[in-house]
Amino acid sequence: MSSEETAFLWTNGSGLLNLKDYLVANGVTNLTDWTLTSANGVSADGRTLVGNGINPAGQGEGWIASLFLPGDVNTDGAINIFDINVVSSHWGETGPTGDVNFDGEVNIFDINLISSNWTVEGSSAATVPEPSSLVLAACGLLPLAMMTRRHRTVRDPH
Ligand SMILES: [Ca+2]
Ligand SMILES: [Ca+2]
Repeated sequence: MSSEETAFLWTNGSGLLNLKDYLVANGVTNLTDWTLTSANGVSADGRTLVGNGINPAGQGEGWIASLFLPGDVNTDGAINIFDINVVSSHWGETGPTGDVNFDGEVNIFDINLISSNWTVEGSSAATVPEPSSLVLAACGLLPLAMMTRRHRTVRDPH
């Protein structure tokens, strides 16, 4: 294994990404001693990637990586309001930080992806706001603000 091969991953938004970096950023562990030489396929939802690599024992081996936490922007192992916060603080930027779906823009679609993968954690579940209502609230802001209060015409009681 003399040649240092590195697999890259093409994404619409962020272009060429180092596959290993991408996987690590998406919560894949135990990659330290692996050399990923190629990525051969990705599932339709983008969560499962397969390819070839060299395992820690120095032998060629196929690998499957499951990105079970797309949306975990801050990589703390949970998908929650803190990830929404990261997305909002990078709103309108091109990523990669906050660009959950890697389409090159940090916007509502990334919020949507986060909400659809929302993690409900045991005891704190009660205090975590529902993602759907969060998004609804965000979407509802504009129309609400544009709604002007109608003046009531006071009729002269004659
Ligand atoms: Ca997180
Ligand atoms: Ca995006």
